[in-house]
This record gives sequence, structure tokens and C-alpha cells, in this order.
Amino acid sequence: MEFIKVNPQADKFIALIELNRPKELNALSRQLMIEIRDALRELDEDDNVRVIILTGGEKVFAAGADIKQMATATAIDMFNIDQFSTWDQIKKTKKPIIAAVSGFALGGGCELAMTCDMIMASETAKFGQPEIKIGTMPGAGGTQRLTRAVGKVTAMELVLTGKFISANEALGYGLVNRVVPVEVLMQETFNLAREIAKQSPVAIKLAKESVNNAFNSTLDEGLIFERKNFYLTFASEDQKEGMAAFVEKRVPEFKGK
Ligand code: DAK
Repeated sequence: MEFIKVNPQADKFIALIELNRPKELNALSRQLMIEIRDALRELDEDDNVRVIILTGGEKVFAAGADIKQMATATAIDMFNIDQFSTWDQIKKTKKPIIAAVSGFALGGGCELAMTCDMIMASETAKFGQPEIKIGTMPGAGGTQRLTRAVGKVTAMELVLTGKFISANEALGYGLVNRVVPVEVLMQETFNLAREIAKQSPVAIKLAKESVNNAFNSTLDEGLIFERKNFYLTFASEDQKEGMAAFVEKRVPEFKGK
């Protein structure tokens, strides 16, 4: 891996992916996105991983797709390069992914954070979809995920002006889970990951799938989907263990089975 660092056991059941292209402000080159895709595939299959944290480090999350790489591309070049396979893998990952965002999360960087399941932000985080300023528009879900997260008028303003918002504004709009001082961002992100990692991995994956399904279905369809996944948890050893532990007043030991 040239542009990311991966630690599959950064903590018990928690993997860490760190973007590592500091001179280019973690611009999301094609190679970097391929590395993220490959890392996520592996971590999703690793039984010792239950939660994945994705960060860009303290200075910057990611300043967007690599503009230098895209600048002279034709529409057909963009069409032929199957960039979406990398983005689709993030979406397909069954385990929860938490983005830890410090500094700029712009364009594809903001889209990358939004493709994750939760976003922890430092006070220095800045979010934006500035593609409009370079003559294009969001292409990796910005118009869709941002709109669902913050609502139409705010998404419209951000997408049409390209302006950046602060971490606290993002919190107000419901784009991020929490804003914390930069020095404790990773600590707080790991705390959140640990809370999730101690639950049943089977139930976590089914619950994640159900929440995400809310965006693709009517309420009635979503409720049916939820119900099926709820039933499915009763096929797991973890559900038996969780409920037995409650009755026996002890801490459950989930195995992901
Ligand atoms: N791409 C390539 N290089 C970048 C970059 C980027 N997005 N952002 C920064 N850099 C490079 C700069 O060129 C500079 O390199 P050198 O000149 O030193 O060689 C270095 O990083 C430091 O940047 P600055 O000197 O500009 O640093 P400042 O602190 O002055 O400014 C900034 C920071 C983040 C405000 C500024 O760099 C900036 O505005 N960057 C561009 C932000 C932006 O427009 N982002 C959106 C890009 S378009 C898709 C998937 C994704 C996308 C589209 C389609 N498909 C799957 C089809 C996404 C598109 C985008 O994200």
C-alpha cells in the first residue's frame, strides 16, 4: 500500500485505515481509492475486525479527487475508468465504518466521509463540495448523500456556491455525530468504535443494512426489510447469548455467529 496505512488490529476488533498522501492533502487519486477498496474488502472478511475507522490524520481528511489527474480527462476517459467500483466497495462494506475528520473534507473527501456510516469531526474540520468552482459538480454521491444528510436548501447552497462549512455548522446540520478538540479526535473515535465493537457483529451488520435501506425504500418497504433482518438475528448464537446474559445478569460474549 503506497497511499494508505492499514492496521487491522489498531484496537481489539477495530481496524484503522489512514490516508497517507500528505503533500497532496490526501487528494483521492485513482490508486489511493483502489487501495481503500482493497483494504475494505480484506477487513470486511477478517473475523477479528468488527469496526473500521477511516482517517486522514490531524491536518487534513482529503481535499477531494485528484484534480491534476482529472484535469485533461475526456468524458469517455472518465466513463472507461471504472472509478465507481472503488466507491461502491465502500458502500458495500457490511461492517460499520467511522470517518474521523480533521481539517479539509472537500469534494470527494466530503463524499468519502459521507459514504462512511458515522462522522466524528475535530474542531478544525471543514466540509464542502467545491467542485462548482472548478467547472464541474459532485460525482461521487455529493448531491444525494449531502441532501439526505442536511436537507435540500443547505445542500443546494453548498453545492451551488462551493462554500465550506465549519465542524460546528456541520454538527448543526446533522452531517456529523460529534465535534471534539483535535487532540482527542482519535481517542473519541476509538471510544465510539469500542461501544459498537462490543455488540453482536451479526446484529450490527444487519442493523447497518437496515438503516441504509431507509434511503432506498418507502416506509412500508423499509419496515418489512427491518422485520426480516430482526427475525434473522434470532438465527444467531449471539442473540441467544445476549438475551441469556441479560437474564443471568452477566456481560454477553458475542462471537459473530
Ligand atoms: N487534487 C490534487 N492536488 C491537490 C488537491 C486536489 N484536490 N488539493 C490540493 N492539492 C495539492 C495542491 O495542488 C498543492 O500541491 P503543490 O502545488 O504543492 O504541488 C498541495 O496539494 C497543497 O495545496 P494548497 O497549496 O492549495 O494548500 P492550501 O492550504 O493553500 O489550500 C485547499 C487548501 C484545500 C483549500 C486547496 O488546496 C483546494 O482548494 N484544493 C482543491 C479542493 C477541491 O476543489 N476539491 C474538489 C476536487 S473535485 C468521482 C469521484 C470523486 C469525484 C468526482 C467523481 N467518480 C467516482 C466519478 C470528486 C471530485 C472532486 O473532489
